[in-house]
Amino acid sequence: MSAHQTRAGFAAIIGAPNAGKSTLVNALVGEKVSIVTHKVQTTRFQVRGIAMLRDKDEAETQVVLVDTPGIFKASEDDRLGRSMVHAAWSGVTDSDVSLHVVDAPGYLRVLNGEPTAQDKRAFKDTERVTAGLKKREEKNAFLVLNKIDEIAHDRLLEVIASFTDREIYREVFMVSALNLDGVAAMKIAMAEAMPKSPFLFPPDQAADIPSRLMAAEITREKLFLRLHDELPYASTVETEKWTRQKNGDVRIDQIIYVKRESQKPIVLGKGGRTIRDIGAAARQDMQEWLGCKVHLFLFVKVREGWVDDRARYADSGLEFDV
Ligand SMILES: Nc1nc2c(ncn2[C@@H]2O[C@H](COP(=O)(O)OP(=O)(O)OP(=O)(O)O)[C@@H](O)[C@H]2O)c(=O)[nH]1
Ligand SMILES: [Mg+2]
Repeated sequence: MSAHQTRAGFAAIIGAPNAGKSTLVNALVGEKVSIVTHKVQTTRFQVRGIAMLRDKDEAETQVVLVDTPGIFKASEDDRLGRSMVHAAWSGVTDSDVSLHVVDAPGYLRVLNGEPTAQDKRAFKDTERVTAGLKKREEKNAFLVLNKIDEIAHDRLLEVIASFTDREIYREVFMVSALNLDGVAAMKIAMAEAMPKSPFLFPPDQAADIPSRLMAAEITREKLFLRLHDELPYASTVETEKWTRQKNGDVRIDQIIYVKRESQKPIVLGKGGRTIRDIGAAARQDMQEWLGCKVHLFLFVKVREGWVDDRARYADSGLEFDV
């Protein structure tokens, strides 16, 4: 077998909401392919980022990172939530390796009896992931303790201790997806876990997400950052039109769907201020991403049942009937 033979495969990134999965995917890819916010349930469907890594013999390795929505207990009447969790687990089924990302500081606060409400939820969801991996008899699972920049290193041992004896994880990594601490070691282990294979995508491609969907995600990120309470969860964004103008500029028309009439004025804001801010922030990211001038037009529409509307799921590859 040639020493230059390449490796390629899939790595699913799973974990409780807000563990830092998307941040880690972006860190591994080296550019932003998946949106990140401080709020739970930011990622709604599988987003594939592509990282070019090297195994320990320096063989070129292409890892297709499958970012997934956080795993949580979705209630019976929460169709979107059930679809999201389904998408997350199907990422695991199709992958060569699964990275279970855990918010280590939050987990430690639970162990120490001083958790926030969000820590408690994340702890339960982390248990759900561990149980799910066990049930699926997942052989190639890595435990990734994230956010170590926020924790004293000796305290990490307590977190690790509570995961050992479970005989689920092949290896444990301690990383900060934010400052890249520990990420290099993880890259080598991931590369080693990939089968010998030709590349699955062109080596210079960073993401496998249609441009119209990526543009919608950028706007949804700004919406999550700017709006509060239930509003981010009551809304979705779709790219309606994408036009390349004669002078090379791009015009993008998008619709923000909300569930109720009363939510529309909140998204618009006083004198249209909120939507202007969202649009300005989104446009700036789109310009950086596309490397050209972008004219972004946002419209807000009320569509009461968008969460139960089959058409709203098709673009993002989410399954409706789960
Ligand atoms: N301090 C610190 N914060 C981090 C780190 N990684 C992620 N975060 C923060 O954690 C929050 C959640 O990050 P995301 O990457 O959106 O988390 P996620 O797991 O993809 O969340 P969902 O998509 O909602 O499931 C953001 O505010 C990130 O900036 C880290 O290594 N250290
Ligand atoms: Mg995410």
